Amino acid sequence: MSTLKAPNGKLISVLLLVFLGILLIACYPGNPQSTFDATGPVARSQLALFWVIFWAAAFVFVVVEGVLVYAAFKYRRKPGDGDPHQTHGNTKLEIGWTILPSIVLVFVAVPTVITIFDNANSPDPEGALQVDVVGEQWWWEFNYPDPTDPDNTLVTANELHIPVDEVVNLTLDSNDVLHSFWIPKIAGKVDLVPNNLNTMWIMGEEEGTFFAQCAEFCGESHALMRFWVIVETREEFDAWLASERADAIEPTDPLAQQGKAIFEGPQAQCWSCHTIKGSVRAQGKIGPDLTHVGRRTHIASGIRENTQEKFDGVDL
Ligand SMILES: [Cu+2]
Repeated sequence: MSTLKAPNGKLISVLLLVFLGILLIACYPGNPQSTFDATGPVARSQLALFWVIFWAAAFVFVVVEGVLVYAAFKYRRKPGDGDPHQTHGNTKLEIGWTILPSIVLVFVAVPTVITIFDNANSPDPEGALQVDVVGEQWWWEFNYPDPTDPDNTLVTANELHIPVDEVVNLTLDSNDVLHSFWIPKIAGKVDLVPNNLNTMWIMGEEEGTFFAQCAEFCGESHALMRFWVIVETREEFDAWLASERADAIEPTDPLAQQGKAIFEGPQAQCWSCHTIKGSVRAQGKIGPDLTHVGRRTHIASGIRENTQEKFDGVDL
């Protein structure tokens, strides 16, 4: 006969502490999904707001728990105590606990409303670079309209290039279900809602490659719906834009030629879903535009690194 043992309190405490430690690792600023090292004004304003709310909540916690613990000890029942003095109502106390939370709420509400409006209204609504984002199950389409030619919009996918220290205005739309646009270190989060165009603005202040992720559960591959943001100098950005607008290079390498034949062939039928600019056959619109896909830092909606070694010597 086995007997049930009482749970070991110490063991549970240690396990809880370990679990808390693991949870706190997520706050480490170097983590790609941590928002604690903001590198743009939008993410920084959101981080500042987080700290205001955090300290307001910490203040409330300490005051409430302090009063609770003090009262529990000071007025605890002692041997020989009879029934406590019976009382009803305390006007001063009731006014106090109405006014004090109101002050805390105003303290939180004012910076919250200011941040909401600052993030919603672009500092440069007309002149800045415009990118139209479309969420799809489960990838991202980025459209760069040409202000001088409405027919010359660049359509690309899963890699958002932006010039450093410049305002970028985004429109956010969805072709299927709800998604959410989130670049943890630069800006977020704004939902992409079918039939309801949302807008936001972003700015990257540090050159580099930044992780981004859909932040609204959108189906079974939601966790894989990632993209990368490349913040680069204006010159690099202009060069990228010009080269992306160009048709795909006709492959000369035998391996790349073989790949092209498979892509446009009757068996794989990649062409029926994907567009390759310059290809007569590959003009599919269901999947991401794959023109110049070999140049992207990541493939498969940002989930796999595009290792350059594999493409050495191949004209992309
Ligand atoms: Cu999603």
